[in-house]
Amino acid sequence: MGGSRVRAAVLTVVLAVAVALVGPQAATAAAPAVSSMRDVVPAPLTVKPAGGTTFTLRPGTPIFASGDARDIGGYLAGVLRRSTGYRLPVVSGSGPGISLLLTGADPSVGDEGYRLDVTSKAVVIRAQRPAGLFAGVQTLRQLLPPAIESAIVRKGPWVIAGGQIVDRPRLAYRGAMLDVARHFHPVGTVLRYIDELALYKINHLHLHLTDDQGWRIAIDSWPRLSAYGGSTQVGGGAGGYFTKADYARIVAYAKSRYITVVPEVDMPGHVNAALASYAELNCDGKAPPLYTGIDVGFSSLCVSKEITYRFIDDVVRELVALTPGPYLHIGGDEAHATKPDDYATFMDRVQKIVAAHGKSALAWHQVVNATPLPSTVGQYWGTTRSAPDVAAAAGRGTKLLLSPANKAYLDMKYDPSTPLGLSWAGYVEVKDAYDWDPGAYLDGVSESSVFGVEAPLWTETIATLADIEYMAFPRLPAIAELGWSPASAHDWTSFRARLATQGPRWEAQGINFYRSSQVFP
Ligand code: NGO
Repeated sequence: MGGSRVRAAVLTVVLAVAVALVGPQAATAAAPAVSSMRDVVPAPLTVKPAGGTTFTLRPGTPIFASGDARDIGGYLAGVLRRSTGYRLPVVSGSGPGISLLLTGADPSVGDEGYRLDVTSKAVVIRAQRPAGLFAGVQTLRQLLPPAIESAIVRKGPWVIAGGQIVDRPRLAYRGAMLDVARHFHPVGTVLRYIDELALYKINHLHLHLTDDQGWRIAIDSWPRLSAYGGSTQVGGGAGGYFTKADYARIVAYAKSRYITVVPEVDMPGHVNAALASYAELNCDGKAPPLYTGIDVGFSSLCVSKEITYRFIDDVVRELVALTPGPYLHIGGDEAHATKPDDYATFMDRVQKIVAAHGKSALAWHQVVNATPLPSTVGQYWGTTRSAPDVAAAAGRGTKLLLSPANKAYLDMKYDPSTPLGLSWAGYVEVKDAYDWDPGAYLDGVSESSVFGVEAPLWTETIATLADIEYMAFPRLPAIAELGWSPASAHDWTSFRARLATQGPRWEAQGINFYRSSQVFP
């Protein structure tokens, strides 16, 4: 009884809010649920709702998109047709409907920003570059009712609240990392994750392609790496690897979602799969067995052998040919089986190999123990705000990508009862993931040294797509917001309320998210 009274009270409030939002006319005719412009994740730079104005999607609503906007128009139509069942023709020209324009945006929105105007007649997204239009399209999805994300046709009406959003990212690099080495994750899983990253304006996918337990990318000049080195995984399962065609498909799909793939080959440690595949890569010439446990720090390439660098040059050359983006990740973490001097010698030489092939190196932050090239970006994965060596390198010009493990690691358990994940960096609830400022996180490192943020998902315990989703949602959107939204928008109470409105969207998409009591009480 008490419950029904509460429900009645909640209903009254919801109706009152609906009236306030959509105006009295719409409210008398069975008020459609209108998503608020203020609920977008990541929070846009500026939001100006136009109270009372709404735009309604109809079966014949045209999507105007030409030239470089055409593909994005097709993508938007694809998303909207699934759930509305509407025709939504993608056409050239202009008029009442949805317009995607590469003209008329203020230059201040930059390459990835956009302006979105919703009136009763039209939805217009303007950007300087296609990436900005794509970001605007992600915002538009969130302005529609959650059922818009359904894979099957649902009943409308499909109403969008009127107003204006002007938006652009805070940081250039907003990334997610997926470890396909500890457990192999097939192409379909990676493509789905790419679509999920795109929802939150993530623009880089870092693939951790090699580790002790598996080598997951075909290298023609060293075929046993994948054929043998990819033949198992943590726990002893069958493993697997990406052929070059598989990998090219991932890269192309990511590109269509304005996401750049950053491949990682971890060196000089985390290389047991390579050492097991080729005896000549070992200092003693003997190949160790394949490894299916979860220890770290026990393997090393042989720094003193020339064949090591021929091997790396071949791998880098073949990977570069598959990599349109500027970065190649060379690992460099937990090289406990490599002597410190050897580590520096090795990392310096490998950075030069990457540069010789025309790319910049990304590396875990231990690269500061070598001599980072000016183009090398260090990825901070420590658990403290004080990291003097890293801050000193930043002072000398090294740019940093921030993935503090006790904040940004998606493989940490939420709390002691989380069935998946690790806890070496602590438990990371949604609020922990959100409550830090990348621009002012590391002592002595200013925002100008911060290249971006990345949420890594290591997969020692993560075997399936459902596992990936459970760990990524809702923390991935938290890290995405830190990278995209202005520092002035940072507010847990607001974020948590906006995040809660994403839940029904994840349900509509079948995303297996963690129902954190911090967000969904
Ligand atoms: C560490 C380690 C990885 C583990 C991960 C698990 C880095 C950069 N190296 O992070 O090998 O998989 O923790 O959380």
